[in-house]
Amino acid sequence: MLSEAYIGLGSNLGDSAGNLHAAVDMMREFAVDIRQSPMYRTAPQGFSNQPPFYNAVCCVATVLTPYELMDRLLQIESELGRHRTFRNAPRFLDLDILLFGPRVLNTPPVILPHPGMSERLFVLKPLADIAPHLKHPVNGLTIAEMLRSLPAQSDAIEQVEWR
Ligand code: PH2
Ligand code: MG
Ligand code: MG
Repeated sequence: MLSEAYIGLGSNLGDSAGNLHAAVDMMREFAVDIRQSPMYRTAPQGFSNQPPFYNAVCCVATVLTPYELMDRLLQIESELGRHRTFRNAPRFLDLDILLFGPRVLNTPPVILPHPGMSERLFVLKPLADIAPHLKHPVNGLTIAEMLRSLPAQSDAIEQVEWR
């Protein structure tokens, strides 16, 4: 059975746009019907003293379980050069499962929906581009509604070309 998963992509080291592109290509090994959001350059949220991020979201259909999908995403992260240092450190590539169908799971490291997504412009903006009417399975709001409820941060995000 195919499940629909939304994956957040981020990078702020090396060729960030290239890393996001390469990551999507590598997902084709275990996912079909991949839809990509526009790519954005975004101001770092949280730990702010680091380079700007490139962020995007993609929607995939996969036969994998959330745990298997997470393993495959971690493999892609390490193949594309991520070394884990400290939490929220600059990274070549970060791939987070945001939503996995309507699944709600609290089995770390797999926590669904992704606990940070509600506050994150760099997630909600690209997600709203491809799935504005999708409902968050816990709070019942659509992605467009969640995006509208964020404080205005007009200078924090700028669309760039996929390349
Ligand atoms: N990821 C984080 C912390 N802060 N800020 C932006 N703009 N983009 C990210 O992907 C990001 C972040 C932790 O994963
Ligand atoms: Mg992350
Ligand atoms: Mg991550």
